[in-house]
Amino acid sequence: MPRTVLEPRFAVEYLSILDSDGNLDAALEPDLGPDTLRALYRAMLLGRRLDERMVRLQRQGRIGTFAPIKGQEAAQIGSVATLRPTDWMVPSFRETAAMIWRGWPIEKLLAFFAGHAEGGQPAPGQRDLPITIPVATQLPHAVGLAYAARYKGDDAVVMVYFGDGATSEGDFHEALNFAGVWHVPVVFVCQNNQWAISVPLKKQTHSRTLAQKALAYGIPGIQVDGNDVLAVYAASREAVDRARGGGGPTLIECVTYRLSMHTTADDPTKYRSEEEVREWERKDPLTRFAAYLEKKNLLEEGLEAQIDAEIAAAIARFEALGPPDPLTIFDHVYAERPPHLEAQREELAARLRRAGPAPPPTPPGPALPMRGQRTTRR
Ligand SMILES: Cc1ncc(C[n+]2csc(CCOP(=O)(O)OP(=O)(O)O)c2C)c(N)n1
Repeated sequence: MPRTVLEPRFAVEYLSILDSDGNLDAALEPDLGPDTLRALYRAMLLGRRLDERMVRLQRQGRIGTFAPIKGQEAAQIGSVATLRPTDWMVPSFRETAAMIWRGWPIEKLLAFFAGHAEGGQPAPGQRDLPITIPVATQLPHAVGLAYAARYKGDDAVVMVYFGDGATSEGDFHEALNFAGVWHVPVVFVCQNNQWAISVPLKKQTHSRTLAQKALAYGIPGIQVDGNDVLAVYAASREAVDRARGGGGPTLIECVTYRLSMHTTADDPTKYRSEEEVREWERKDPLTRFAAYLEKKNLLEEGLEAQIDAEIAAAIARFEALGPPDPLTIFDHVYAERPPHLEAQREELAARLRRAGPAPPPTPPGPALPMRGQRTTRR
């Protein structure tokens, strides 16, 4: 018997609408009104300015470790903006901009990164999951949510975020497999930012794209220019509408770049070159979108100052909370605390009693950029 071709149809598309030189493919331009375009840009700029401010807050000891989003604003805002409030958003640990779009108050996120457990709790009725640190574990949760939504006759769509490194985890493959088999309304948004801490994409996979991994599970996969908010929006709109209409899951690979450090505990100059970073800075998602809006006369004057004031007011509200209680570190993991943790908790409580009340925080000095950190001025 001759060999026969069973599947000649596999194709992975790449979508770009507004490229880094400002070229626009008008035939693919999504039909977005001025208010939506302005809202997208505002959210991206807020994401950028807050991110830079948070790095300084961390350097000053006012918040703890966090994962900066700089460079990934279009990937997050272009996708999350296609959801309804009644849809579900499932973040990993690098989705500050997407979370703010979903209504998380800035001071609440700051509280989370300062150690207040309440900072990580979605508001009652808010259809978001909390930040997930264990890589890729949120993917099966998202599929479960989508399965439950469909079971209940709810038309909600679930959007779940993860990085390129997460695609090497078993959870990623299990989630895509279940999503395909159950045909549930979930949109997988992979922010391929080229690095998983110090592991480059070429050591993560031998596949030409991450999008093509969807094909093995019988679901569509598309690669988009993740620094092009219009392309991310268009691909996400299509995937969300398909999911809501009963057409099943989609994997969207947003090709982007982490311009800053992995977390504030990382020094990227140890493992990647200045030239590489500079090359991606030329593809900055905000620069090209600002130029696009300028041509349409939609760029608001004074927006940056307005955003900075909003951030400053949120920081003041956050700092009014005071320091978190260190003993809360023992809460929430176990319903009944095991004896060894009970003993550790008692020991810490005794030490805190001996140490007396915490001294007032020292006033922050001038914020100097650290190695691996760049600040944006526009
Ligand atoms: C299961 C698990 N293994 C290892 C880690 C440590 N870790 C935190 S982030 C990270 C890299 C994740 O890379 P990627 O999925 O590309 O996302 P990115 O950080 O680039 O957004 C690793 C290995 C973890 N948090 N969870």
